[in-house]
Amino acid sequence: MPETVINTGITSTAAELSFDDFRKIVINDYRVGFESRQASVIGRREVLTGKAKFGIFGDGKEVAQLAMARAFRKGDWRAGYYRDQTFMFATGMSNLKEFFAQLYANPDIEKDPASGGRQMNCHYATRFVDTEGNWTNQAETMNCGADISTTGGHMPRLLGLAYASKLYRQNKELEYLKQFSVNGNEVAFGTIGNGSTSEGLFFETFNAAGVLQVPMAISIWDDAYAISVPARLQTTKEDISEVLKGFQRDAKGNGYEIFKVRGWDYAALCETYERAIKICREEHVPVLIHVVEMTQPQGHSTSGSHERYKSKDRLSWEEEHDCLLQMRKWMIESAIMSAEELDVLESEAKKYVRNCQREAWAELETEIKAEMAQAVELINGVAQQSAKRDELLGMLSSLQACVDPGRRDTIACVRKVLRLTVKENTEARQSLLNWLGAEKDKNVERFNSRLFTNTPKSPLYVPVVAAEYADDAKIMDGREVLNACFDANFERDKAITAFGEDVGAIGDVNQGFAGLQAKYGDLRITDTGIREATIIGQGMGLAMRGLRPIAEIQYLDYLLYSITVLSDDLASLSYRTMGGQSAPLIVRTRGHRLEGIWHSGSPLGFILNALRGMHICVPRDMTQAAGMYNTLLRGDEPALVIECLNGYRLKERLPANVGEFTVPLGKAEILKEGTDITVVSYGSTLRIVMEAAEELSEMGINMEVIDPQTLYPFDTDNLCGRSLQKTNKLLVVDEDLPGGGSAFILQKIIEQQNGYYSLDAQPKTLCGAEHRPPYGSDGDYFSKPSHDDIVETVYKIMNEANPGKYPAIY
Ligand SMILES: Cc1ncc(C[n+]2csc(CCOP(=O)(O)OP(=O)(O)O)c2C)c(N)n1
Ligand SMILES: [Mg+2]
Repeated sequence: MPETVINTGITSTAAELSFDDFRKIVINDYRVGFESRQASVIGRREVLTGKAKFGIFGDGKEVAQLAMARAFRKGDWRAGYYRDQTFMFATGMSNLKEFFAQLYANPDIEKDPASGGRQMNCHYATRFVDTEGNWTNQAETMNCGADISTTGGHMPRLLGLAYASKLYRQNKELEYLKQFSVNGNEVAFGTIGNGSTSEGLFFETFNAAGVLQVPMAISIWDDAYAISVPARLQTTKEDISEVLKGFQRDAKGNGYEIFKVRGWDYAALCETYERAIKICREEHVPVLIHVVEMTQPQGHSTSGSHERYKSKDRLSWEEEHDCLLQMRKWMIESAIMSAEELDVLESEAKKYVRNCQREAWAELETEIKAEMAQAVELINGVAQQSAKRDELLGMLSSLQACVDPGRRDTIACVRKVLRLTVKENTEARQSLLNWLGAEKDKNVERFNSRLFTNTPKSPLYVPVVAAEYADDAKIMDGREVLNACFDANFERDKAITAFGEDVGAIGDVNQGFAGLQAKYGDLRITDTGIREATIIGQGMGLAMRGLRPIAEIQYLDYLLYSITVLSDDLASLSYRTMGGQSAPLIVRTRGHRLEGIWHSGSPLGFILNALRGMHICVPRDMTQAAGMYNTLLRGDEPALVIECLNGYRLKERLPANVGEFTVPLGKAEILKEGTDITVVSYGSTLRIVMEAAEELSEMGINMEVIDPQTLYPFDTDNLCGRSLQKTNKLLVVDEDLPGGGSAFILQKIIEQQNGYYSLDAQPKTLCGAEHRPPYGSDGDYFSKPSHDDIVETVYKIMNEANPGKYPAIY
């Protein structure tokens, strides 16, 4: 079998090639395409025979991807979806063995470097961070952001990957970051299915890239269907590039270059990609390549058959227009290869793919069977010393009879054996217990690890530097403290950039960035359109390419408009690549109480649930916020910082080291020591809690007040749990709905920190009302925890504990 030639990233125009060179390229392309098709065919079979759970493949999309790969160079990026295996093989960013390893969910990161078996098949990623937190030289590699299954969800990230090239080209201060860019020459290639262009994220991204003029090349793989739903029900005029024509650049202004080409016409595809990518790369103009007349030889996925919803005519049209069939025909007509030669190539390719598949399966199976053999021996030992010998031996033979066993089969059997022999304290049982313990650690690493990259550069390990104050420290508005912090950081690190709605010219709606655009330029402090999802995507792409973005969401309530990107893409990035990719994006926003339904939000419950994989910081004032930014900007993991909307004009002292001091993540702080009750609160409610503490103290109640400062991680030193050992009573106060952020805090304290064992009274939460907060001061009073509410709730807990000393108020 001749070696497959991998795209080296050097393109040459057809005109410069001899016929022989040209012929070689075409033959190699066809081989890669054909192997890819075989992978799809065998992959589907593996699912249908039960070796893999689910399969989705790139059959019918091969030829366009060969052409796209020809235009793809070192330094470039891909953000695509599950149809792109051919492109990945053609560029060498993946291979057939890895393809099958992922299909079989092999959790060995060496075998499936994209996801360590965590993602469905055909979800690609290249690894650019190692366990020490060192980044590869991305300018020297071909790069692929980790795919997600949600169709269209990757579009905002694509924008950011392209936007990084713009910053690298236009901001000369970034020239020192050579490992990420060569003068911004890198193109960000996106792929998306025709149906998924109906998603809002597609349109938001499309418009933003036109405005920003970034080197983004979107390919739409148009097979006229989205599972069963035809183009007629998806797209106006059934033709997305026709609809998008208004984005074409012209005398009236900047925009796109738009191309349309058939998915089975190899020569036209190669020519189109060469032209389109040249414009995109050299001029930094976004391009759209609408690839039509694509097919699905095997239907959408292994979940169903397309014969159910496609007409006979359509199915026979698809058969005839199969891109590989058409390419084969063209190769014969162009005297590149004869039919007989192609037959030989194809039969060799089939054997080669089969071998890759078998090897990938054997690699996983060998490991699993070796583990099973160890367990079998140990269980056998337990059985020999057990009163339940026969039952255990019966279980053993069922385990050994498993067809294609998984790790779960072995572990489940071991656990059952341990349950059955719970009263038998034998040596053999102890050995089995020890074995299970060791396997447990390995399985945690395989299946549960790297929610964060956890490298030595994690913000959790940033040295703690205390805030220092001169005797005559200036007292100023909180927003000015923040402003000074940002100023110092922008001065220190040229890779930091901030953007969002109204962030640039006016320095954000609360003036945190005031004056900084004038000082550092509009490439570093930048206004954006109203487009929260792509603001996050913009930041994510920049962060993946070595920059240090602060993406601003104007109010916490608008975070919802970006939540898909935050949750599906950013927060899961490290986990879904097993720590192979990282996007240390800092999302800045402001929330908690102010005025009205959409400017008073404090939905921490949903944030904590949706954003596991990000640090969640809830500073009580702007000084603490500044310290958190100082920490995060020196670490390498993503975070959300929620500033207090009503705190910008409150007076704070300016630390002398405002750009240097750090607030550590996960470190709670006791704001007031007390002995009677522990009150845990965060953000805007803390100030009211502290005021309530004064009145309560006059009533003879000595509260301890704890600010966890960050909700994720939460109080890693168990300050709350330890406080309960002293006070034996707990109240959690926040502005979220009942059962939201406060429930999270309760679970941490009561269960994780063992607070339950210290309680003398029922633990309580005091939260906002179960609706959005109404407008106005009365609205606030009647729907968010007030001073009166806090005083009376604490008092009531004391009353329940000691009614004699604290008689009921009502
Ligand atoms: C956000 C989201 N909605 C729905 C789905 C379920 N889904 C998976 S693939 C698919 C069809 C996509 O069609 P298209 O974009 O045309 O791509 P194709 O599969 O045809 O290449 C749908 C609806 C999903 N994965 N993500
Ligand atoms: Mg489609």
